[in-house]
Amino acid sequence: ATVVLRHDYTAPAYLIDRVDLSLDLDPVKTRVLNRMQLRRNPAVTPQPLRLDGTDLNLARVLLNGAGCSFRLDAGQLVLENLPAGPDPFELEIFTTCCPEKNTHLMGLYLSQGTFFTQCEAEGFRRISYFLDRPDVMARYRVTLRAHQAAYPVLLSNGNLVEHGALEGGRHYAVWDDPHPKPSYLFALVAGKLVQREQKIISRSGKPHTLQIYVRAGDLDKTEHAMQSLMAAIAWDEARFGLPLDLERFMIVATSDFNMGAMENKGLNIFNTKYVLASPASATDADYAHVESVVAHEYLHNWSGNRVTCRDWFQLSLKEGLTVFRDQEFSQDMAASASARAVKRIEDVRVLRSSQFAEDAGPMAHPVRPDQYAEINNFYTLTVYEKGAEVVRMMQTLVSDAALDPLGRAGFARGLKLYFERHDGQAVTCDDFAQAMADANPGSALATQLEAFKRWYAQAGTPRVQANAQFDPALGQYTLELRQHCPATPGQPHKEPFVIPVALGLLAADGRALPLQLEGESQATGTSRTLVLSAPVQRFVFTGLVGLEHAPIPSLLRSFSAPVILHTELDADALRTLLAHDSDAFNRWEAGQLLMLRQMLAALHASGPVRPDVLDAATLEALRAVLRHPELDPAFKALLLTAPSEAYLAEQVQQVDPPRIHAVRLSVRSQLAQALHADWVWAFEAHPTEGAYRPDAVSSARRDLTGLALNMLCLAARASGDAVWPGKAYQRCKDAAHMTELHQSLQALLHSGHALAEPALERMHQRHRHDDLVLDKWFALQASAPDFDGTLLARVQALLHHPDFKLRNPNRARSLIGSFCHANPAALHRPDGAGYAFWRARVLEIDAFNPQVAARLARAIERWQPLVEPYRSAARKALSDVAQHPGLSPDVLEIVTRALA
Ligand code: B3K
Ligand code: ZN
Repeated sequence: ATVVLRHDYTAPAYLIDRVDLSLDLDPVKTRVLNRMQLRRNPAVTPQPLRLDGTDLNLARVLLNGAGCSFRLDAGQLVLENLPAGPDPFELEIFTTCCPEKNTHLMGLYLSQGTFFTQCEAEGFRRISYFLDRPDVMARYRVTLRAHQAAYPVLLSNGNLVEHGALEGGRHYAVWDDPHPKPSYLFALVAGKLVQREQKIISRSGKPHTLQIYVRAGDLDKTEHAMQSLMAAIAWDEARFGLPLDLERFMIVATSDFNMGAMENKGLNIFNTKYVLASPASATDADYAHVESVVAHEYLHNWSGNRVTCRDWFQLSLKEGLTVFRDQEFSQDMAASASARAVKRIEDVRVLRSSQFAEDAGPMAHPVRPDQYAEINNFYTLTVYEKGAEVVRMMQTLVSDAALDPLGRAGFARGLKLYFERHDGQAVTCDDFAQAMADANPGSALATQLEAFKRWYAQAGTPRVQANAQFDPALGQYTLELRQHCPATPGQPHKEPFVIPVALGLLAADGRALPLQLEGESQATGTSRTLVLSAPVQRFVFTGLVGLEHAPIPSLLRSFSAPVILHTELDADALRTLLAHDSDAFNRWEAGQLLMLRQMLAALHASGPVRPDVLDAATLEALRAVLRHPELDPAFKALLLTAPSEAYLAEQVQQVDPPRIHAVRLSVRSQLAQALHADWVWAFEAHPTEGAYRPDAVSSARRDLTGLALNMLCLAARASGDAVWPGKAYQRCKDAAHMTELHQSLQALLHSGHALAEPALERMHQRHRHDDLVLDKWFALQASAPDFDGTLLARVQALLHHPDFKLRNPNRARSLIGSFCHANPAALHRPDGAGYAFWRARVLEIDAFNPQVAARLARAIERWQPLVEPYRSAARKALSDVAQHPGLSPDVLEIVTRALA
């Protein structure tokens, strides 16, 4: 496969000013007439025009209205004899394509009889020949023609300027988009859809029409998405002064979609999973996802669409920034300080269990990658989530201790300058960082910008080691911070990173101590940010007189940098942080560390996993959290959830997935039994009855009740008690909403109770007409603990279930993806049958949808640290796939890197 290198970037030789696109939509043969106005790019030496195209049937090419010579070369349409000089010329290209046969779901395809498009990253070339690259921005006018009865709704980007009837039962619509855009933001939709409409007046007094299009019958599930959209619009204007620049903003939902959603200008296309929500069909987590994905795509309207990427290596320019923006939006929506902390903890959990794993494995790549074979493989956690952390660190590094301690004002200034400078342009990550620095001269970011930008260039997760010394006589606390980043593929040696370390110091009794660095005239508050930029740095805190014990450092508050922190804190210190830290994140982290250390000890011990992994002091500390009179119930639930199996696997050199599972199960059982009365209390003290509302306060209560029920059913597994499983089953039957049903069923499945079977049966009966609930039904089974080694057989049987549809990405992911990505102890079987299953599914799916297959292929990329017999068997499965003839470039790139 050909590899694209970041350093090979050259500006386009031609520019496209206008595109006039006419599509006669037909499932079997769609005719596309593309009339473009082009001109030579005066900045580039004259050369032939090479237009990208994939799977197109070319019928005609006209240059300024007359026939011309052209050739096809490796898929590209090449025109050599174009008029010299700067004058614009017109090309007319007539092609056809077959949407019905499009199973990749890239370009123009059909989903349940409706036409949809997906163009990012390189799908537009499946619709017409084009300069399909993000730095070519054109104004589009689009005419859609189709049968009126079959396709009553015709949508594209921008404003509807004309529509009407045609002969033969056909009709047409003309859309004009006033904003120049790259081809990846083009979209059309044509089919039978209904819509919810909302008129709004923006802050500046302008009217806008918001519309959400769905299939008939789904309209009652669009209210939450509409509320989320309105909230996102108001938020971007209030926090960053960025208004909606369109008269009409549309969201359309489809159940056949390769990813979550797509930010096409004015016409976002969404996976139904991130639009539709009703109490009966969606869980709290689903509601939260709808809110954040609707916001994410909307926020792209500025960060991505008004200013886009020069090339795909800069993807994090729009994705990291927009994830940061949607995270901030969700935090601001959460309102209370504790709900904000809960959101931050959830985001960090994803980052640490999944992105850190990516950064430690064969797919490790910088936030701004240097090369790719298939760009779709680089829509990764590193580009998105680590990219968001890089943006977050910039906010921290432009902060001003006195005036703007969080850096929000400085960051908003930087964003304003970025949009002023680059509106309408396709730019790079350097341009973004430069605007941030220029808007904040004198800030830590501005003074260390070049070194800071190593976060874009160097892969891998840096390790920070903290050591401290306390001199009680002098009242001096010396903190030494050391950083080191392990080698990653192609990057054996790393330069030091610029790492903001937010911290506080606590006295042994939990009091927050005033912070004064050597050389400062007075203490400034009890929390501040140090900047670690050398391999080793010492920070001396003074004025700490009268302390009997050394202060306890609370480091990396709110997870101020995406690093792995090692401290020498003992269990007493961790319990003090757990009980008293003013930083909620570190309070949670202290609880996680207490559990983690003992879990690692159990993992490394020889012999069977012991039932008493946690010591009494830890159990008491956790009990105190659970019973705490003031803490947020969602925070309690996060704190009392043991580190995940994926996170544990990252902490060890030798990974034994079933043993990791056994250790975690042992801890869960121990917590369930030792805190039994407390769980009963938690369950009863947080009633969840009454009408469902997705707000943070009531969902927090449900989080804790759900965990309590889970624990009580697990305790019943040991005691043989029938009451709690019975209650869980009853809740499955009478569930007032999906969160309750989902949690109760999970409690039964995760305790291996026989009542899970009839509960599953009922769920299927009741919800078999709802695709999104069926997805959950498959996912619940595929991710359940494999108590007796029969789960693989069950998953295999479910492949033949009448409701299983391999070609539907959501359904394939719900069964196969859940099993392979979310159930390590069931996938990694000593007999290798899990890998055989993985291999067969990857090959099967790759034959029709390489993107979905490539994602699945990543499930065993981290075979290297596995213990035997897993290691050899996983490698064998990977090389079997790699040797398969006719593999897509997508899957080939993943397995090749995994085996390298
Ligand atoms: N920009 C799209 C992702 C496109 C993925 C292409 N393989 C959705 C998003 O990040 O908002
Ligand atoms: Zn995005």
